[in-house]
Amino acid sequence: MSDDYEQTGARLGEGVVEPAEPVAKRPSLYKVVMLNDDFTPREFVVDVLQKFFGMHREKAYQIMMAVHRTGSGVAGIYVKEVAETKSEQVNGFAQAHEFPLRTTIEETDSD
Ligand code: TYC
Repeated sequence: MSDDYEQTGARLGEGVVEPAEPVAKRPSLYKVVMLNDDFTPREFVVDVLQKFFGMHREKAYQIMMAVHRTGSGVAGIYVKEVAETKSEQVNGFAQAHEFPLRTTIEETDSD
């Protein structure tokens, strides 16, 4: 209710049409989605999750195995520009090592 994003400066019955101050909108969030493939070594994927997404080894291994089993999984959730950068960095890093590992970004459902 009274968080920084929702305040408009308007009070009930004042007839204020425009907010007194510019109102910050909650930024859209984007998932960095990691895709499975048949060639990238498991250990490389675990390293990527640690290096680019700040995961501990155990968590990185869990996520890697979930992607391996199901075909895709969420590596992290960020504002759009950060998600884009992470995705590009991972894809470039994998390419530089000649592995087909890919990530994409996808807007979250939350408002
Ligand atoms: N499927 C790969 C293998 O068996 C491992 C892997 C996991 C690859 C997750 C990509 O996003 C990935 N070596």
